[in-house]
Amino acid sequence: MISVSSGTGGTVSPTSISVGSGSTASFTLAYSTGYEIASIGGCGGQLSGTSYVTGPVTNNCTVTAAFRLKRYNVSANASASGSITPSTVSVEHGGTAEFSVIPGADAVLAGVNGCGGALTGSRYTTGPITADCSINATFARPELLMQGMTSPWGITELPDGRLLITERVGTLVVTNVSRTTVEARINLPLAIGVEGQGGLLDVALDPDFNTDPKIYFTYAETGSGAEAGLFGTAVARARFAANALNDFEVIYRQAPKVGGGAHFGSRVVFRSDKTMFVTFGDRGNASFVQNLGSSIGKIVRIARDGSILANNPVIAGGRPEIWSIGHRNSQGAALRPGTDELWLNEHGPQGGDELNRIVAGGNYGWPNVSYGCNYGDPVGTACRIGGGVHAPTYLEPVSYWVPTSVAPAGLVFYTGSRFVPWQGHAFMGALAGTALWRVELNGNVEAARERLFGSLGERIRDVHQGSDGYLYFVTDSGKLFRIRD
Ligand SMILES: [Ca+2]
Repeated sequence: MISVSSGTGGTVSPTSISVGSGSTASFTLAYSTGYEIASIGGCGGQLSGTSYVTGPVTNNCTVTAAFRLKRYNVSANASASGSITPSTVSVEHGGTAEFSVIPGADAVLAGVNGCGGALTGSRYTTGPITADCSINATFARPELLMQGMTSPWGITELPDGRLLITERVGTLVVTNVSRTTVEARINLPLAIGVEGQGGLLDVALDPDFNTDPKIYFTYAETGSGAEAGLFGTAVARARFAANALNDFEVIYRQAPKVGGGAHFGSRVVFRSDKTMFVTFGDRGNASFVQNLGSSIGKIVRIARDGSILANNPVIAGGRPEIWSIGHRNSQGAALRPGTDELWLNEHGPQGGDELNRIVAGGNYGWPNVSYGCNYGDPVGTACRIGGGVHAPTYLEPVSYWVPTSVAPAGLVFYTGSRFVPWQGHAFMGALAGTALWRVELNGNVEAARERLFGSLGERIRDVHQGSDGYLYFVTDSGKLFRIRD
């Protein structure tokens, strides 16, 4: 007689068997979910897979089996700017593990994922573990690459990795490939009005730069003749070769030119069809913004030679280049990844800064409505211009900042691989708000937003995603930072 003794977590069957002297017997093991064999022995047998076969039996004997919960390895990895501890935990089937997630100095946590977990404060707790798994914690910290520029305003990148950075005083910086020094500084022979907020502004590469190396600029243009002393944002392009710019052409001019140095916009964003959006501020003359005969307070879409397109949204009585209206001062604009949909941020007055999703022919309300208040009014909800709410007459912002303006500038949607938790999120600088803002979206709705790197105390003017997958930004104090993982 061979009998079986086994604990919980599995079965050995049959539970007893009679065999003739000198014969062997075979038993089959079965495991409860999450269990494995801990030990089995007796009757001179051997385990093979789920079969236990005894040796030749000459006496009564017992097969003894014990089962145990399986154990799994949960490993944790962190990017260099922070830590996650412990690095490995052994967990029984169905159990959970806890990890401590600590950003390094000046760093923030971009996100933690893996093993079905959730973050509470600095504790990351996994879901029930039923297999080996790993956790990734991604941190981000700013790294100062360069300083000493004069009011850098716009950033773009050459195909070889060098950055082009405009300086508002009218020069274009070409960095070295490692983005740590000024390789060249080029004076632009344009009628640049360095007045108030004006000067040389944005920079963008031609979509066909590799075969036709043109670079586009926006700037505050000084008027002449009847417009002497007045300014308007203009768009020019030039050919770039050997760290020099030639063949300048002014391809578009905001109209009319007006006095003062406020609210020039302006960002250039190329669409997949190689036409461009340009954002134009209200120039501190809000009365022009709802006037369809001007390009003040508008987004325009033009061909890259400046010519007017036939397929813009038809706004009755409006200039044919107009794409949308009712904008106060947009210093950040980008396409939503994978689309030709323009998103932009714009400055409100006292509060009321906006992140907007632009639809063709849309009216974004300025100066008739804003979540902000006129200068001099007490800050609060009662003084919101036009009551604040845009709908149904005007398009609501996706996000807005009250009661204090952050003064947004620069905008990118992150698509790189360095900060996987941030993919699809919008990043914008803030001037008065001295920070980088991260806006997480759920469809076209804000899911969360976060103020980052405020401890730098820097006015962030433009944000760029590098070809290396890192984020870069420039500050009014003349610095270039890279966000490292
Ligand atoms: Ca608005």
